[in-house]
Amino acid sequence: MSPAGGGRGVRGIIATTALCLILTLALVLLAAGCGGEGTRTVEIVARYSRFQPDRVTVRAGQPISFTLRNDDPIDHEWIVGDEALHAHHRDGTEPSHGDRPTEQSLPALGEVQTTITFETPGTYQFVCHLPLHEDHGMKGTLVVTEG
Ligand SMILES: [Cu+2]
Repeated sequence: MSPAGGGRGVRGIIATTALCLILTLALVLLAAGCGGEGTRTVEIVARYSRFQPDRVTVRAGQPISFTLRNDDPIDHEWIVGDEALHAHHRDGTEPSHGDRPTEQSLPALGEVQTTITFETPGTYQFVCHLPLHEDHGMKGTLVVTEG
């Protein structure tokens, strides 16, 4: 093995190692970037028996971490779904919610977290089904766009 050849070999190893490091770094940054985009946080505030905002747009397939804050001194609930689900809840007798991510009881002056991934694009409603709250305007629209 000539000295020149050995030199190229070492340089080659250094170059390969550097390339590996750069690729690794790129992958780590990519993963971190994906992690940042992976779950989106959306805050919805209940105040004066209204939801704010009352329109939310999310992408299908993306996990959404909802922070549901109730600024009112009375209980509310936040139930998201299609019209059939809301028809069911209008006549519903469930006193409280929380087992299903899409159905949350919001205690007075409390805050609730729930994470939902909407898989099917479409237009959904989120509604408080406590007596007369929906009539008062305690509802909003959730649009799920193609992922
Ligand atoms: Cu309410």
